[in-house]
Amino acid sequence: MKLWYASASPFVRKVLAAAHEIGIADQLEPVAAGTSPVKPNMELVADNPVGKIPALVSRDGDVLYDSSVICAYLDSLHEGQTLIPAEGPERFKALTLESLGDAIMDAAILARYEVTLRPDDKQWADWIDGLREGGKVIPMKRAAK
Ligand SMILES: N[C@@H](CCC(=O)N[C@@H](CS)C(=O)NCC(=O)O)C(=O)O
Repeated sequence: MKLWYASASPFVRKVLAAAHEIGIADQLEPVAAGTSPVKPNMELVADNPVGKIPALVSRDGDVLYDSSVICAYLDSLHEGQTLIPAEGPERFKALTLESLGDAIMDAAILARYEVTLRPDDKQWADWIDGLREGGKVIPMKRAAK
């Protein structure tokens, strides 16, 4: 199964962690896709109109996105205990935990784009600080851009 990926993407890492936990990482064929909101990868867009990674071409040839859908699909490919419980309160606890992780990664990515992609004179310090505060994202050194 083709996995559009980038090694620095936390959402790709989430999918790979799930694949390793499930034991099917060897069935994934990673295809590197550099992309950003200001420089979309048009080969990726041909598969995933959202233009984001990860995107997965399933065993049936369908293109799946985003990371939660891909993880749910991978979770459906194996026997035994699923990563996300099938029902009951535990299911919704697990899904909420996944949403928390996604929100942290979304904030981290937005902060990263702000300091690496946006020209210095157009950056908004309050926006960057807001993304980093409130436990939303581990503080990153602005100097690290
Ligand atoms: N909600 C998406 C988020 C994926 C995402 O933000 N991916 C980033 C890289 S980590 C991306 O492709 N950014 C390119 C863009 O926003 O154009 C998911 O869960 O897969």
